[in-house]
Amino acid sequence: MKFNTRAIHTGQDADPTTGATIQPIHPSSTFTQEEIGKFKSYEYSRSGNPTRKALETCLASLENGKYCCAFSSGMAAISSVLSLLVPGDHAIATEDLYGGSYRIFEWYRTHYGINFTYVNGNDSDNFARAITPATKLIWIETPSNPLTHIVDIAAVAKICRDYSVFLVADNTFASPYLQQPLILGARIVVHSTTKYINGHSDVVGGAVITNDLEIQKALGYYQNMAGAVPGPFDCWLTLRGLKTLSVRMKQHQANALQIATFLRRHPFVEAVHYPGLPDHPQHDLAKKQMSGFGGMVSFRIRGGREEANRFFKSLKVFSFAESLGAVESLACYPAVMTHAAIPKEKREKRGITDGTIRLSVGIEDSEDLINDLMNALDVAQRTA
Ligand code: P1T
Repeated sequence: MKFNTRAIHTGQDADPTTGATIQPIHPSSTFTQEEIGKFKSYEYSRSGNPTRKALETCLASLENGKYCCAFSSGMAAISSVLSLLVPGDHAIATEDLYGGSYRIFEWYRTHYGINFTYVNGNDSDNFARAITPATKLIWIETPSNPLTHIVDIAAVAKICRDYSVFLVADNTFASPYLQQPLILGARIVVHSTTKYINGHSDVVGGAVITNDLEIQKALGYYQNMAGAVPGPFDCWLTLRGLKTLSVRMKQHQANALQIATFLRRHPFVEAVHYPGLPDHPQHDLAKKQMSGFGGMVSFRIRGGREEANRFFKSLKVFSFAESLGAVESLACYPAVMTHAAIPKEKREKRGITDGTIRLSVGIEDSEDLINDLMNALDVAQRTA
């Protein structure tokens, strides 16, 4: 079956007892057993729950994976992957990445002796050059948060195979509709399902998908042991959101391209980062490995914190808020919000300055979004 059919049906057969067409929510924390060691599929909802199973089955299918573990946040999903490492291991990560990912990598460095090297992911050879005998994994975000850098997944996957290192791709920005890293050679895909997968800003969740049974066993063990599992209602909401992923993504990216094009022409905008713009440095690579360019746009204004603040305060349709990937448009200030965990000097060296603004373009009418941005930019510029 093709993508949209799987998004709506996989893992979601009619309920065998009632015929309910829509997946029931199973809030039960526990499941009655028949005798010692004999039970029907489920024992206890930390270990497994039917509504969570439906979500995991659907997500695995959409990422072209065999297995999925769902978590209570994207960060819990990331933690589960890091649990595969032991003290003394080394990992390589792209330097442009979500601030919370950087924060947890640095925590693992200081608390567990796992070293991270950050590289510019635009050149795949940078990964090969950073590999040491202790390297266990390479962590990529593509498109990256917030500057939409693109990593050549197939090229890095080849390096990983050559050095017996496993490749982890955080696919949150693209969503499985636009990019499927397992097909390109990644061993593990991570999602903050809070974002495009759920799509409605009403659930925090995460997921890890793989085709590797050994990895799945370790992740499943960790999921049950650490217990950062999503509740059945959150799984149900996420499943409902997933059904419209493709139609949402099409509208997100149509709007994003119009907004990126508008921003490029605005005199108060110094730079625009959107992989769908022909002058994005990796536009061709994005075209090759993605089936669309997504809904995330970032840009740099000709000004700093004060001007940015005036911009945010003048927005009427965009909400000034963290997070991304939902139907409503959001504007965020990475320097003090999503990327505050990265020390200022490092952050600025990586291109996230006090003039950087990130937009999660929603699915409202693009004319209203552009008018909102035009007005806020004019206010910020006029008083600069
Ligand atoms: O927020 P949470 O569901 O725990 O997901 C963490 C996470 C993981 N990976 C990426 C690429 C992310 O962007 C995030 C969370 N990001 C935001 C909250 C944000 O506004 O960028």
